[in-house]
Amino acid sequence: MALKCGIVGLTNIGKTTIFNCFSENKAEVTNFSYSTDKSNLGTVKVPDNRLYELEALQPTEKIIPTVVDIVDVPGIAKGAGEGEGTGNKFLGDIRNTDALIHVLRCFDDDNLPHVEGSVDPVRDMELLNFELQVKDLESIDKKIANFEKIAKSNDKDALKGLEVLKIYKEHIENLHPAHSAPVKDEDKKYVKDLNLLTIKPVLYVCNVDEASAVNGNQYTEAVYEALKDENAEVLTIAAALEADIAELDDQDERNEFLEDAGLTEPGVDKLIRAAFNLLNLQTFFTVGPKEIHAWTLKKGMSAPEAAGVIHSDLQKGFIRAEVMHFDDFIELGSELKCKEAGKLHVEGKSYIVQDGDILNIRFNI
Ligand SMILES: Nc1nc2c(ncn2[C@@H]2O[C@H](COP(=O)(O)OP(=O)(O)OP(=O)(O)O)[C@@H](O)[C@H]2O)c(=O)[nH]1
Ligand SMILES: [Mg+2]
Repeated sequence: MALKCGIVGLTNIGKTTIFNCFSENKAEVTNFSYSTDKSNLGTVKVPDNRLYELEALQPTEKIIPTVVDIVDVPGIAKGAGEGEGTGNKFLGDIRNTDALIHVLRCFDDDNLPHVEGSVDPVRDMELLNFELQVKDLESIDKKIANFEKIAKSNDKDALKGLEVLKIYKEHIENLHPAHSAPVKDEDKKYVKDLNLLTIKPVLYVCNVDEASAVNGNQYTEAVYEALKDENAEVLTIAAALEADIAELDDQDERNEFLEDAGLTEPGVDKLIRAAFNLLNLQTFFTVGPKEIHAWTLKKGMSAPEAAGVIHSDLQKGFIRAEVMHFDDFIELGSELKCKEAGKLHVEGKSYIVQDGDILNIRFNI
């Protein structure tokens, strides 16, 4: 299930620095503006402590975490949406993602000039969102022109499509993202093929200096204030510090660094989990002496679909799923104890898998 999350923002604000904290293929970090001309792609393990809690009860040969694909997109520049600037071609890379991590510079550094002349994360956020909106309006206008031709013959569907597209157009012209447009779910099909940039779910990341890692600063406050009506998730990360920590090979040393900064876990771990969530994904487990395996599932998927994530044969020959929830398994300590306590459920084809389910698929082919 190749779902991708894109890291976006203006140039020189720490996107690649963040990407390198969790990606094993390191990309170049420089303090030149627009230093890169291609996106970096990495497959990132989703940190999940539940795997180790399971291992404590069920010793195993290997642990396989679930993964998510992250794309580090080079800085987008003013004018990109209208085809100007270096960033324009990267809008295509953004289009190919399923959700966005929008990074904002919330740190001062006299040695690192800001492309817009000053540090102002709210302006930066609006600037980038504006470029995405300009591009979306272009797509919507084209489709409106198309539908107008068809609607001349009083085609009902084209008339309805026009009505919906005009709602999106007005909403975006008022500087709002397409994802918050007042459109019914069943009417969203009219823009589906456009793959709009501002229809993707967004997570904002405030990149702060080390001293602001725990409590933020005046810049992060401004971001929270600007987003208070948006129902958007915001995380604070000290990317330069996180990069230093990620460099350390020794786990004890890492923990010491984290503790000094007042953190209980790396901010980038939180970020990856948040990205996973943003993509509308969740995790189920298979547990045994050979491996403990975390698998990725779209929220709302059924037991046979989950079986299909493991192997298509398991979906084709699906009979039933034996399901324990992670919490019950940890509390009771074994499959047998779960069974005795009535916490091992036998589920059929219509069962909707929940995050943290431990599945044993019975199948026959
Ligand atoms: N002081 C400070 N510098 C940082 C921080 N994060 C990144 N930098 C520095 O900012 C510069 C640019 O970082 P990158 O991660 O390459 O920035 P980018 O957003 O990927 O830039 P583009 O790829 O050009 O869009 C580097 O010199 C980093 O060391 C931070 O949290 N604090
Ligand atoms: Mg970069």
